[in-house]
Amino acid sequence: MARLRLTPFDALIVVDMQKDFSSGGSLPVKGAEEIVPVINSYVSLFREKGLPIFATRDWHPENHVSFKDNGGIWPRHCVQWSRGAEFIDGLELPPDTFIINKGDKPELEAYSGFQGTLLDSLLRERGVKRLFVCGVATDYCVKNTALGGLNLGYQVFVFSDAVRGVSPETTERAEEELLERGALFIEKEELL
Ligand code: VGL
Ligand code: ZN
Repeated sequence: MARLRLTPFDALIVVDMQKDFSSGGSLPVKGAEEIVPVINSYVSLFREKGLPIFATRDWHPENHVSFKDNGGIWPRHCVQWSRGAEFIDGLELPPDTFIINKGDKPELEAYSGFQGTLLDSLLRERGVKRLFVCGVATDYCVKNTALGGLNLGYQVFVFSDAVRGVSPETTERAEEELLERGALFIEKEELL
């Protein structure tokens, strides 16, 4: 078992914990509600230490290219300002959480929280070196946000007890790819 302690160079990235990705939403990810309390406990931990917390949101316009109606592969989801785009009930984000909207250009898919956003510059400004990633979906936005972080030179940890994927096969492949690229998977007990 690994043991690690949070340092002043760490940030928490909560990926797409939105109603449309929970049960009853238009693109439900199994177990998304289940990880809400786990994510809340990570949020408290980072908050206690005064470390920055970022929450990404899938934030699509009505005419987004990823929707089936517009030639994409997904049902309509996370439309800007709609109820489905809201954070899942019970998710406790402090008022100073940085909200990162992505996928807000009609013609561009954005599975990564770094794509077309200020995330990298906000992290850099704060001297962040290590990212701790949780949320949904392991096989899409968690994966691409983590890979984006690795490409930009961050050390990336994925909280394995606080992520969920769309399908078991793609989730397993995503985990494999993340491991190959140097991400580490850790859980609550390993954080001192
Ligand atoms: C996501 C599918 C479509 C995600 C976003 O947050 O993983 N998946 N849009
Ligand atoms: Zn989307």
